[in-house]
This record gives sequence, C-alpha cells and structure tokens, in this order.
Amino acid sequence: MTTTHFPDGFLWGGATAANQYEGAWQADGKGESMADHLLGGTFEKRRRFAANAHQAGYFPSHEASAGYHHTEEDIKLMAGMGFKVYRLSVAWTRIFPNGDETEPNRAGLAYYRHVFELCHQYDIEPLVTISHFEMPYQLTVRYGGWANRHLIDCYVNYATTLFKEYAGLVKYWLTFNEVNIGFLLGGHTSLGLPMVDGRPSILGEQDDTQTQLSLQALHHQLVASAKAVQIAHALDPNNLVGCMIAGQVTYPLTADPADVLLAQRVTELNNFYCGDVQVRGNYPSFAKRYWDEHHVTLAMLPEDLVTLKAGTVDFYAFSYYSSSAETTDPTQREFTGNLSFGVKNPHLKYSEWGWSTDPSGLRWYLNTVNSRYQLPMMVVENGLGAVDTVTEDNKIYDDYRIDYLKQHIESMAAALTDGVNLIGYTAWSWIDIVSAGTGQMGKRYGLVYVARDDTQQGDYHRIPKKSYYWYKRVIASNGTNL
Ligand code: P53
Repeated sequence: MTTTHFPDGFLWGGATAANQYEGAWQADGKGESMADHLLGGTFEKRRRFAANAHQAGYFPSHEASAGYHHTEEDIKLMAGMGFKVYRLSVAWTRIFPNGDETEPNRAGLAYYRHVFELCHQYDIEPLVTISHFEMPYQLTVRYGGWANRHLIDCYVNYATTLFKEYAGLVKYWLTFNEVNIGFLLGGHTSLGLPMVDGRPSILGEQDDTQTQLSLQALHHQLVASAKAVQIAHALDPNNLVGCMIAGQVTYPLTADPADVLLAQRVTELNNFYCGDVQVRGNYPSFAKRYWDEHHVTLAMLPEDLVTLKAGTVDFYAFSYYSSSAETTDPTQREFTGNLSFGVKNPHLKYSEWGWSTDPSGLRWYLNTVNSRYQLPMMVVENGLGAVDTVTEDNKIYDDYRIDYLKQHIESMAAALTDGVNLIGYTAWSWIDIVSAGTGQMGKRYGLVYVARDDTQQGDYHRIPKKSYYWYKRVIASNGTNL
C-alpha cells in the first residue's frame, strides 16, 4: 500500500468529447463532422462510415448523451463531485460549420462561452481539446482531409478564433486528441481521409499506401499543432498548451531478446513518433528508418522544421486505459479486443471489450515519459467501459469501476513518489457517453448514468452512480481517501 501524496492544487476532474457527449448535431447552425457520419457498431461489428449522414440508420453522435441540452445540470453534477477541472472538446463544426469559413458561427461561440462561464462559477477550470475526432466533414469532401496542406490554415484560423474569443476564460488547451492514434489505426476518421466503401472507418488494414497517406496527414496535423502553440503563447502568455497522446504501453511477451526489441520498437513508434515532435520539436531518430521500411516520402517544407521547433508544448497530456504485449512468435498472434494492439498478456484480466486492466502500466508510462521529457504531465483519460445495471430503486452499484479507478489513482500516487511531475487527472468519462470505438452507449464509462441505450430508448435523465460518491470523497481528500 502506497501512501498517497498528491500535490496541493492537483487538478482532479473528468472529461468528455463533443461528438460523444453533446448530441444536437444540427443545432444552432452546427455543420456535419466526420463523427456524425459514423454508424453504431459493437465489439464484433465494426462501425461503418456513411457518406450520407441523413440516411436511415443509427448515428450515435447525433443525439449522444444530449449534453447540449443538459448544460446547467451537468456542470452542477461535476461541481457536486468537487471537480477542479473539466476536460471538454469544442466541436469545430459549431464554430466553422464547413471548416473553411472565414467568419465563425456566433451561436456556436456563445454556447461554449456559456459553458466556460458556468464552469468558472463553480471554480472549475476548463481544459479544452481543440480537435477531438470531430473535424468538419466538408474538409474531407472539399480537400481530402488532413492529407491536404490547406487544412493547416483552416485549423489555425479555427484555433486562433478560440484563443481570441475565450481569452481569460480558458488557459489549458490540447491541440489534437490522441494525435498518434490516426496512423496507428490505419487511417482513423480524425485524419479526415476519404472513405472507400465505408472504410476505413476505424481499424483499416494497414498497407504502405495508407501509411504514406496517414503519415502525410499526421505531418500536417503536427505542423498545425505547432503553429497553434505559438499563436496561443503570443496572444496570452498565460496560455498553457499540451499535446495529447494515446499512451501505449507494450511489454515483451517473453524474455526472448527478439520480443524485447520488438516491444521497444513498438513503444517508440506508438508514443514517441508524435511525442518527440510535439515536445522536442523534431522527429525522432528512428523515424527515417520507419519511413524507409514503409516506402514513405513525406512532403515537407523547410519552414515546417522551424515551425515544429518553435511550437513545442508546455505539458504532456495522455490517455491510458490498458497495456498490450508483443511477441515475434507467430503462433501467439490473436485478436484481443476492439482497437487494442498486440497479443494477450496471461498476467492480466480483460474487460468485456477485450481491454486489459493494468494499473502498473500507468506507473511505467508516467516514469518512461518523465525520463524522456521532464515535463508536467496530465492523465486526461482513464476509465473502465462496462455494462451497468440499474436496480429497481434506480441505483447503480459500479464497484468494478471504483476498483479500476482506485487502482489507477494508487498507481499515480506511486509514480509521484518516483518523482514524476503529475499535475492533473480527468476520468474518462465522468458521464456516460457514446463509445468512440464501437459507437455504443452500452459501453459505459460514467460516474453518472445517462438513461439512453443502444435501442435508442430512454429520456437521458441523469443518475449519479456509486462511483460518483466515491470520487467526491477522493477529491475532497486530495487522493488520500480511496
Ligand atoms: P472507446 C483507440 C485506443 C485507445 C483509445 O475508447 C481510443 C482509441 C480510439 O477510439 O480512444 C480514446 O470509446 C478516445 C476517446 C474514447 C476513449 O479512448 O472506444 O480519446 O474518445 O472514447 C475510449 O471505448
């Protein structure tokens, strides 16, 4: 048992993303995002992308958790837990419906202003993800998504609009959610690449052509991110801008040196390809080998290297859910879960969606990143997607979720004793939302239940779960009463 030592002012809170939480996909002038075009799926049945978001079928983000219509109630619920920070994303399409307008949509700006003002009334600091898997669909239609350099200008205009509009209201920013996930998943919708025959929605097959396209798109995102960092700093020195990396912990399955080497290579590619660019301002030394192996030639302007160097982030934010294992033994290869990588680790338990529970992995990751970058860190996503049952008297006893969160908070406390500079933690998600990977409401992450299911039944009323009251105690005791 570790004694917990969370620093004073530690930023306890929770997170959401607009496309998974807000719904109201066409309210007040909002345009269609990539996420609005994704149909619902399951663990077994992958989500598909539809060119027409008005066609028959279930598009989970259209209504999501109806957060847009529960603003006051939801912020009050967060305040009830004693949140110090609320991580949310701005839907780009509420501000620029097509993504490339010059003038923003005033109604969209007003909505988030209201959200941020309410947060401050309760002393909750907003932490804003500028782009969380919800880029405007028209940027794909008109330009082919992030593979087109023009997207940098569209993003910079959008980010600059946010920095100016919310000056004094928001100081913590993240440029792109899980910026590393787009190419790892072989052309995720966050890259906005055109979809062929409904694919790749999520989890495409990776071939070199797709790697080329994904890495080119990613390069543009990294340049856009670095430009945004510089603008944020120039406009207000109080702005703190972070990267947001999907934290990928990969162990060697055995002590066979070939497995150890493979795990190291996977770890470096998955985390440091993007991390090094955003934190150190240049591509890591292994990038060239990787490009050569996959016949990738990136179109890069000389000025890009200057931009990347000048636009490094102030803190390192990441998500952490589970760890993977890798081996060179072909007989061990099997599919472990949706959107998870590697092979099954016999030492770990897996969720209904095939994600391992590994709190030690979080300590490993915090230490690994700390050794490499020595930056303040924030865990901005961590949680358990599970099926919840509502009792006859309307209660949800989610002891499994409490257990998961408790173990990970203990692991953070242990990492603090190792000397890492951890400044915040936002549970994913503090309220039930649509799963990004499967599109299900039934894969619930919340500390608050939302009465809505995958058959589209339910009136969205909110019920605090057992974990809600538990987390309130954790925050009140600054992480000592777990
Ligand atoms: P869901 C892949 C692997 C790890 C995390 O995931 C990932 C993804 C991409 O989906 O995404 C993050 O909802 C993401 C959130 C998402 C959360 O993990 O598939 O930033 O939007 O909801 C959990 O269970």
